[in-house]
Amino acid sequence: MTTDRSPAPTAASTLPANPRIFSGIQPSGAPHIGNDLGAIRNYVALQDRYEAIYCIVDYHALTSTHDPDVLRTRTREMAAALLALGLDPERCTLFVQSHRPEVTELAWLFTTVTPVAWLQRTPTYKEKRQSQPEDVNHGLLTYPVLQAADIVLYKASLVPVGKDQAAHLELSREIVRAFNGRYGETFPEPRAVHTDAPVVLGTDGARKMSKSVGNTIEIFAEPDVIRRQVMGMVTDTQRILRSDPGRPEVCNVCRLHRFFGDDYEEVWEGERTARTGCVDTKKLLAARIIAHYAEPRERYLELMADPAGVDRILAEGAERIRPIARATMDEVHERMGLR
Ligand code: AQP
Repeated sequence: MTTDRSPAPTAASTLPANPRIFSGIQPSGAPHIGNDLGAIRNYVALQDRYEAIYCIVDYHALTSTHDPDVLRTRTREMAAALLALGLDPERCTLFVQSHRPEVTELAWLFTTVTPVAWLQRTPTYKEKRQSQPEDVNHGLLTYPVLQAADIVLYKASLVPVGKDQAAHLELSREIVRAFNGRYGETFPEPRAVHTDAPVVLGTDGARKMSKSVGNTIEIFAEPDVIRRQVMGMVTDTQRILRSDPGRPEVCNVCRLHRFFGDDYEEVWEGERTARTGCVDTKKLLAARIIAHYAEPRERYLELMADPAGVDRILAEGAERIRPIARATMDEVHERMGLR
C-alpha cells in the first residue's frame, strides 16, 4: 500500500524559485478524503520546500455555520486534523483566520476595486443560493474577495487547492490585477497547485465530495463509520449483475483505489473480468482507507486530548505572521492614500 503523500510531479516541476505558499480550509465539518487527496497532502509536501502558511478559515465558515460552540469545536478539530495528517508547526505556520484580523480590512479595501458583477457570476455563489436559499448572506457574495485578501496579505503566490477552487482563484487574480492596475504593482498574482486528484467525487458518484453535501468519507471517523460510508458508494450503474463486466474507469470506487494501493490495475482487472464484484471492491477499499489513516487517527485523538496544546500552536502561528501582515497593510495604506 502506498503512503506517498507527495504532489503530482507535473505540478511541482512548474513552481517558481522561492514562492510563499498559502492555503485555507473551512472548519465547516469533518475533514474527508477529498480534502486530503485534493489539497492537504500537497500542504504537507510543500511545507518542506517553501515557506508555507496554512489557515483555518473560520470567517468563511460563518457564511454557513452560525452556532458559536460548533464553530469553535470544528476549528480546533480541523487544526488537530491538519497536524495529525502531517503539518509540522516547526516547518510551516498554521493559524486561524480570525486571529489575524488585518485580513478583514484588506478584504474591505479590495471590495472597492471589485465589480459586483464579478462576484455575482461566481459558480459557488450561484450554488449556495440554491443550497441555502433561506440564508443568502452578504458573506457568500463577497467570499472570493476575502479569499483574495487571505492569500495576498502574506504576498503568497502559490495556492495548493482542489479544482473546485479554480473560479475563486481566477477571481483572486483579477482582483489583484485590478488593485495593481489602480495603485501600482503591489501583489503577486496567485496561482493554483493541484495534486493528481484535483476533484474527488463523493459517495454519490455524481458531485464533488463536500462537507456541506454530506457525501463524504471521513478521515477520522470510527472504522465502522468509514466502512458504512464506503459500502454506500455508488459504483458503475451499468453493472447490474455480479457476472456483468465492470467499467473501472467510470466507477468511483475503482478510481479511489488508485490512491490507496499500489495494485489498482489488478483491482481494475478483477472488475473488468467480473472476477470480483462491487461489494468485494468496496470492502477492500474500506479496509485500505482505514489502514491508511490509522496512524494519523491515533495522532488526531492524542491532539484532541490536549486542546490547550493545539490552541497554543494556533496562537503562535498567528503571532509569527503578524509582521508580514502589518508590513503589507502599511504598504497598502501608503498606496491607497490612507493614514
Ligand atoms: N472533493 C474534493 N476533491 C478535491 N479537493 C477538494 N477539496 C475539497 N473538496 C474536494 C479541497 O480541500 C480544500 C478545503 O476545502 P473546503 O474547506 O472548501 O472543503 P469542502 O469539503 O469543499 O467544504 P464544504 O463545506 O463542502 O464547502 P463548499 O460546499 O462550500 O465547497 C480546498 O483546497 C478544496 O479545493
